[in-house]
Amino acid sequence: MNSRFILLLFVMAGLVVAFAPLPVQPITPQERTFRIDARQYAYSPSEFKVNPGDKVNIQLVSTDVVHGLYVDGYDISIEADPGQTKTLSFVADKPGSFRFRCNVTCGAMHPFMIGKLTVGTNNWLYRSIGLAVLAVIGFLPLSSFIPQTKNMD
Ligand SMILES: [Cu+2]
Repeated sequence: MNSRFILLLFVMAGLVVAFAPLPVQPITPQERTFRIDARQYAYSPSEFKVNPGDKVNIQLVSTDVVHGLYVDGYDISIEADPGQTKTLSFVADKPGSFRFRCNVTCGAMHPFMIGKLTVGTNNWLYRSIGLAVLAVIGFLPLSSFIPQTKNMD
């Protein structure tokens, strides 16, 4: 076997790891309820993750002034008055990462009041681990094909 052939094999294996569809795990949609405290100028927690198909209830609690929560991509929002809890319910039917932001002007730093909703499993994590393992395995035999520069004098 020549080194080009082996290189080609590893490139092809890499492409398979990167792009082959993963076996679909049967994920049973669940109902998930999150309580998010909103204050100037942050959400707590500011990141949460659900599985596709989950029914999501976000309980927004404003602890100081009127705050809102608008989810990019889903185009839905709620507003909560101080001391009040408002619940936003939706089905997370779009996978991906979505910003959510305050949609009520609540003060000077209002544009920085953002958070992140992740819908889906982290496939890229597993794929990148696979690629890293492959890169290490591939490097070992290939390095023996790299012509050694020998001092001939
Ligand atoms: Cu705001």
